[in-house]
Amino acid sequence: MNKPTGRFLLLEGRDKSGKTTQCELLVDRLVQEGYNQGKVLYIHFPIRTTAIGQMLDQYLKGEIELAPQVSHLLFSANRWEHAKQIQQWLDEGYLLVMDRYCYSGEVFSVAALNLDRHWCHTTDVGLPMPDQVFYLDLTEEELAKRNVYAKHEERYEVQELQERAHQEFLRLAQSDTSSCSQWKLLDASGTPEQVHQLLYQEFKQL
Ligand code: Z5A
Ligand code: MG
Repeated sequence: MNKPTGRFLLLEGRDKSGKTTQCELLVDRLVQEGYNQGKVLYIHFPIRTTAIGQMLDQYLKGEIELAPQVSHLLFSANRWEHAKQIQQWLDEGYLLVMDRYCYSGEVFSVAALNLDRHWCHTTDVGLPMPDQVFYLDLTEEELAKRNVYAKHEERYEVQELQERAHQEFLRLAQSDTSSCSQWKLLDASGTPEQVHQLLYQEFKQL
């Protein structure tokens, strides 16, 4: 008997572009529809519950400082500590809907910490990789209309940095040859329901 193979979808995008909202809308709808016998999982990196995740949480909240290389390695280690479980879910036939992953790792370490892109990339080589990446494409002006920045809750929630990260993501979307992942830019400027319809249609076409 053939081993079942799951699918791995990833949503990436600048801060507050609606990734979590869209992942949750998609997962809820698919589960309601009984898609894949309900074998659909939502996963959000960084996973802040492990010892490494707790350090990342403190780092993002500005409670501790880390050398740039250390913070990059910890984000990567946070993925590696879950890699076996992710692969197991894929082998069991789950659809994984992921909210940030290695591309956030590379982009933020380059855009925020000025680390070498190639070095950042190599720490994630060998992880289970997504089949499809959806990038929620949203300009700074469109995001500003939502007024979701005002709080500055975490370290990277700074407009200038987010714009650099956005440009890095677009560069990656056009030049990702590192894996079998396909990238698709999704217009994320509509209402949550409008963006959901776009994502759902794209998903159905896969
Ligand atoms: N980071 C890193 O450096 N290296 C790594 O390897 C990884 C991450 C994995 C925390 O990530 C930080 O970690 C992140 C990158 C870094 N810092 N930055 N940037 P996180 O995923 O935990 O961050 P978060 O606090 O959850 O923010 P977010 O994920 O960026 O937000 P979002 O998920 O894209 O947006 P949302 O929560 O769905 O929506 C934000 C708000 O907008 C909310 O009030 C919604 O109701 C509203 N919203 C959503 N959609 C819409 C639409 N369509 N219209 C109007 N309003 C909307
Ligand atoms: Mg989120």
